Amino acid sequence: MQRRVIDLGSVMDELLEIRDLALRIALEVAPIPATAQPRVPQARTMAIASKSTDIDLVTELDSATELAITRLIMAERPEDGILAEEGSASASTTGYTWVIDPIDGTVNYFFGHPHWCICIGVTDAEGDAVVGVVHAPALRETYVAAKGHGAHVIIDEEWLPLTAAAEAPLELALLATGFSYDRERRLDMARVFAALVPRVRDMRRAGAAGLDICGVAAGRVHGYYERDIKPWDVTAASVVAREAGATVIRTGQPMGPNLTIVAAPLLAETLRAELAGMGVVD
Ligand code: LIP
Repeated sequence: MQRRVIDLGSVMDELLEIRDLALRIALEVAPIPATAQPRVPQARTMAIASKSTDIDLVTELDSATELAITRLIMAERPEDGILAEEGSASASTTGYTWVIDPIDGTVNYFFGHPHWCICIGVTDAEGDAVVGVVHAPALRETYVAAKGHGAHVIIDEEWLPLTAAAEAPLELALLATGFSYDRERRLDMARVFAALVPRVRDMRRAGAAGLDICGVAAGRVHGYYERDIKPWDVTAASVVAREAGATVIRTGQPMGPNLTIVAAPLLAETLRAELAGMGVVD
């Protein structure tokens, strides 16, 4: 059998090149949604449509931003694959696939909240997330990571290294979560939320998975759990979280019922056991 010798050094260097390309693309396209977001909804003129349910929104800016991102990727790396929330897709012949959420936190974006972000992640031939850029224009923060190269947040052009939140007992943990667009599924999520909230320090529901997960990497929350988030919500931020030292648990089906947990190792396992005890495994 032909042994494939992998020069790890060149792979690591290529991941840095891909990371820097993803960062450049995120910064280049950011003005498209950022300049179009009215901070007071009365000024809003953008076209919207609903997707899976009446509360699952897509705006014309989601689509325009995704188109701009995919065009810039294809110009530089035409053989890579694409998987994006608003439908852009192409097969990879290099093993790398770009997994894109052009506006993560669309409902926040539409109603004028600053808590939304552009998520550009990359997976390798094994499907592992190896590069992540989460850019939050309205917050003026950009999270970047490449496998084996650590995680940083860029604020005012300064690269600050990230170390994930330390371990915390459940009763002192500040947790982030979110809810599905499926009203039936949301009912069960509310049951879990109600059971957990009296037992932890507090809960945050900020509305953008990418920023929630980066919040663990930055130590702003101890942990995050959510069900049914899609690959484009989690891929980029999961690299940031892992490179900052957090554990990322993802069970279930990537595009179906699933459960994502991000926290320091012991808290992640505690959360997994607590959720399983409530019948939540995906
Ligand atoms: C959102 C996630 C959020 C979740 C929302 C929605 P979108 O992604 O970032 O964590 O609670 O239901 O899935 O739809 O704004 O890209």
